[in-house]
Amino acid sequence: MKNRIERLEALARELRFHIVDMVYKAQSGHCGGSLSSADIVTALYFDIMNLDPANPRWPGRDRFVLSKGHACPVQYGALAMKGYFPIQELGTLRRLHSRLQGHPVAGKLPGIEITTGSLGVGFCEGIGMALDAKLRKEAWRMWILLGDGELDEGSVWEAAQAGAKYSLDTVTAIVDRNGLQNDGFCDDIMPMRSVAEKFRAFGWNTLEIDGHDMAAVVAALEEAKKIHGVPTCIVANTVKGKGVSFMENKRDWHGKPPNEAQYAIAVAELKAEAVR
Ligand SMILES: Cc1ncc(C[n+]2csc(CCOP(=O)(O)OP(=O)(O)O)c2C)c(N)n1
Ligand SMILES: [Mg+2]
Repeated sequence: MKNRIERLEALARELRFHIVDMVYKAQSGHCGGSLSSADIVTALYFDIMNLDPANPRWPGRDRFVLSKGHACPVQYGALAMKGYFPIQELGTLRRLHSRLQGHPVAGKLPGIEITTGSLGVGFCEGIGMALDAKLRKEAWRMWILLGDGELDEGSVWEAAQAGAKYSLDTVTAIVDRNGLQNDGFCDDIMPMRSVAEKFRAFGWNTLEIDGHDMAAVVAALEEAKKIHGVPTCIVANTVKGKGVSFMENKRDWHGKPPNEAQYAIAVAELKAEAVR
């Protein structure tokens, strides 16, 4: 278990570097919500999900939906590290005609299941896809990553009710509970109170973890696989901008690229972290 967790921690550090590097090169994009979810996405891609990068459309694959589509640097980085496309292509983020658009586009890049970016949409589509799979008696699992600001979308709660009604136990929703959204702190904009209690009231199994504790992340994702009859929501308490000191818990770093001096500091911090 120790080796397994240490390997994932090292991969998450590498992923954080790619996030900052691609947003710096693009001079556009979302660092904060990508960095907060880097540990969760690493655990999913490198340990939990049943995938074959050489055969991205294999029907039996697990599906991952980045419902908070603006955080696509975290998914693009993981896909490249997994071998879905060359690492160098990360340098084309947000360029005209690039396969790496500012929000994920299905059919453009291998590994992207659904076009997302309009908050709430990915979760609804993910629930619909899982219902379709259940009706067809397919066994693959659906993993959906949502932001906590995204939960302000009413459609999320309609889909949550449907997930419980249809007993979609192949679905795991992970809420990146970083406490911030585009315009400020979630508690100021629309207080959500307990996300876990809300999902529980909607009929879901719920777990709450520290989203930067890799052992806890892996344990929760494993636990979700064992639950029968109801979908699971994992509330992952995280820090927006995690890993780069000046980005941490700062509203400013939701969707802003680092300049040259900031990039140098960020890379130095991420490298120092890698040595530790
Ligand atoms: C329907 C919709 N409304 C508004 C936006 C603009 N927007 C982009 S990101 C964001 C905040 C999202 O916050 P959160 O879900 O908490 O993401 P994270 O903190 O993980 O970056 C908003 C309002 C959008 N993408 N979609
Ligand atoms: Mg947030």
